[in-house]
Amino acid sequence: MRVLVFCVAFALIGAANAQTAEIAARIVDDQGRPVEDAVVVAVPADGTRAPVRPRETTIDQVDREFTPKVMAVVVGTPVRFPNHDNIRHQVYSFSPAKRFELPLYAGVPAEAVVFDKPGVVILGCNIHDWMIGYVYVSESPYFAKTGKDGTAVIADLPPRAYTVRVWHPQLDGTEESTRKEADVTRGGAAIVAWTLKLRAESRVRRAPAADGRGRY
Ligand SMILES: [Cu+2]
Repeated sequence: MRVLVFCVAFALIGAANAQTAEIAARIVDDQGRPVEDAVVVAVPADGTRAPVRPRETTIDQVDREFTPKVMAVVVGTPVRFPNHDNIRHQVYSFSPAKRFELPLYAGVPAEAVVFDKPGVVILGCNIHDWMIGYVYVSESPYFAKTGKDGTAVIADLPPRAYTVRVWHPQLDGTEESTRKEADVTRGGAAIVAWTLKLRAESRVRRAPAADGRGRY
């Protein structure tokens, strides 16, 4: 028993001393405005495959919009698409990383959709043309999404060198072209900044006003 107590205490001290690192991202567009909903992904530079632990999550449908509009998940994550509207939706994707279609439904569909391949999955609804959402499926478990202020922090990283890149629905150019290095081998924080060129949004972002002019 005494040995067990000693072992537990030792493990706790070890955990408290374990050094972690973080990468803070700061993203603006070419007008200097903060970029929201950008996904920042860190991949170990030496090619080490980090362990992934997918946990089920949800993308709601509220007021005939996907909420959140952009979600980043690690590969293998099951996602439920509950419908909180009082009309039915028919969620689908034609994206190569995940083709699926949920039959017209209200409430919570019985099955979660498992995003099992890395890539960008564009969501749509067969009933409401303007509904668009994005699931960024990451092969690395280290990622974060920028808020309104254009910043994101990837916390609790094992100290090592990383390659960091950014994806955004309106990114003009390839995700690959955004690659930067961030070396946090000694722990602590690294700040990585990007100025991104974004395309104009090609689809209507908001649902039509609720005065009956919408097509639904
Ligand atoms: Cu819909």
